[in-house]
Amino acid sequence: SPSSPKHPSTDPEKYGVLNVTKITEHGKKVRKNWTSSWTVLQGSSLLFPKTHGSGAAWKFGGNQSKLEFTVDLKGASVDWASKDKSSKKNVIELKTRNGTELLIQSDNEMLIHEWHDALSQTIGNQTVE
Ligand code: I3S
Repeated sequence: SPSSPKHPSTDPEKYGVLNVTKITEHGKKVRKNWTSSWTVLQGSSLLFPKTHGSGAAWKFGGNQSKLEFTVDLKGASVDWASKDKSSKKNVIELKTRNGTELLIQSDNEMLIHEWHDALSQTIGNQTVE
């Protein structure tokens, strides 16, 4: 039908610019490096595409962006970060099954709540094998 999406399996659920840092990698603490990054929620993955210039996130998958890193949300957990994790407000803590911990932040409270809801929903909908 004319109203159905052209690429239902590849259209992102959500995308936008968020502040992101890893705090743990493979269970080991790593130094924080807060970066403003395009963030794409697509299926059960959270993608941080490396874009060439601004505003290219919707071309993700095409030649306008190069994959920077992907977080597998299967078996991950999401929660609001406790105060000891960051002095910033509106911080989401995301823990993956392979021992990566990320902090995701925005000063925009409404936006960060939308991301919290979207991530929780994605993770909640997972079937862990
Ligand atoms: O958890 P930390 O170590 O207090 O995190 C802060 C540091 O990473 C700091 O960088 P350097 O210590 O490398 O200069 C950052 O500038 C801060 O943003 C980090 O803390 P917040 O509370 O913003 O997550």
